[in-house]
Amino acid sequence: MSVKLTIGEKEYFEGIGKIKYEGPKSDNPMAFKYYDAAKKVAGKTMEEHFRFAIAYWHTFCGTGGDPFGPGTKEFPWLNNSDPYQQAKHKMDAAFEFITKIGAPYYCFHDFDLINEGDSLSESAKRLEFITDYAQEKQKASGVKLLWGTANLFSNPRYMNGGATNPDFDVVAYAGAQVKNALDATIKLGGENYVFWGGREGYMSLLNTNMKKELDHMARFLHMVKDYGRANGFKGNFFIEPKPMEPSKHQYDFDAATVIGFLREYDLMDDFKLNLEVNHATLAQHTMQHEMAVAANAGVLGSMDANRGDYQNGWDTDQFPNNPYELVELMLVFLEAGGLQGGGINFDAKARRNSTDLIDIFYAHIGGMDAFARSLIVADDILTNSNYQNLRKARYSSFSTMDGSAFETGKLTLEELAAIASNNGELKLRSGQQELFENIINQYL
Ligand code: XUL
Ligand code: CO
Repeated sequence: MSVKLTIGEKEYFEGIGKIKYEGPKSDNPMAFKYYDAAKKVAGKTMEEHFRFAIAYWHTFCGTGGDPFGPGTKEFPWLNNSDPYQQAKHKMDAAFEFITKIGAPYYCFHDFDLINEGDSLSESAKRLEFITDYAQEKQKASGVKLLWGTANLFSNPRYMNGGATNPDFDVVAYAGAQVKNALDATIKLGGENYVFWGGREGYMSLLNTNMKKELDHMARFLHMVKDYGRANGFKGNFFIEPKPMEPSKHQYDFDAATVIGFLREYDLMDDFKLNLEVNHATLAQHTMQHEMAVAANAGVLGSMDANRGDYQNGWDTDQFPNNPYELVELMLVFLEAGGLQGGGINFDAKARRNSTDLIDIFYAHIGGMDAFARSLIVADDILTNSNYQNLRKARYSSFSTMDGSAFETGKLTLEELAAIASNNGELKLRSGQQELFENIINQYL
């Protein structure tokens, strides 16, 4: 099911063909060393495990601007003042890149595809135009839409939030925008729809009624879900947790918080999580922690792949490149049976000073290879090492009569106390953390 190379009127990445798998011995920087789409690992092809997606916003829109200076990257597809023409050129460049790198999916915010208009109706017209074109591009290439979303954080009208804005008229505007973005997602056969609430939160609790805002967010999500289901959307709705940035405090803080919210407001049947590595670290967690929390609740839906920087406390969205850390992720990924409905979206950007178009290729080749290598190692660990047995052995006392009576709720606290009295003082049992850690290096 690999994608067919498509090039628009103009070739933007000239001299670059389809990126091929050449194996770990290859010196070719423009080839995969580990990502072999058709290779089977743990019963599925790599393509099926990962369902890699390209993030439209970072890869085709973001030119590297930061709070200290403007963009640095010359994206030739943006050189057009007519928003309709510009959007078409950008989409040509996008599908050329996506098919050359060989990713089966892409993801977008509504106004990544085409610039927002100056009225709701003009924006809707623009979206209609560009999604007609996207339908053609998807058909020609076989590339699919992993998820769509609405940008409810850039326009100044959302400075106090979208669904959680204290002004009802802004909430209504957000509703119209999400309706259009969900319609676009449905039209393009999108498999999922994402909510990331960058401004769904607060800057100061002094002027905020948190309970009211959370009730409003739940009401809004129910409305979107009901509308989607009534209009034939069968995919998942995902919430993407992040603790802060741009808001001081975001309501979708981390996986545990979101799961509590979904349970409280009766949304667990339709919503799962889209977890992002750098968001996990901002919440003072590891990504594998977030994945395990989601998997335990049956809502490990999708992943935004990137990494932060250990010296910085913000969302740097760098490409993943650390095999040791990724093996830790892939262990949880494989043990959870993979993602439910989602895929691995590179919500990552080449650095501001990586200004050549070819850098976009290096970045994605590196990210895909890092995941592929880690998947192979994690599978090797799970099939050939003592890892699972060692972990199981730590809990073996729960397989004894008393331990299993405890697990199944057959012991009272008095009985538990009596067992302790009979045992007397206990011998320490090592957690053997270093032994576990060494297994990863041994298999890398
Ligand atoms: C921001 C972020 C978003 C979401 C989609 O930190 O991750 O790009 O993935 O809105
Ligand atoms: Co993201």
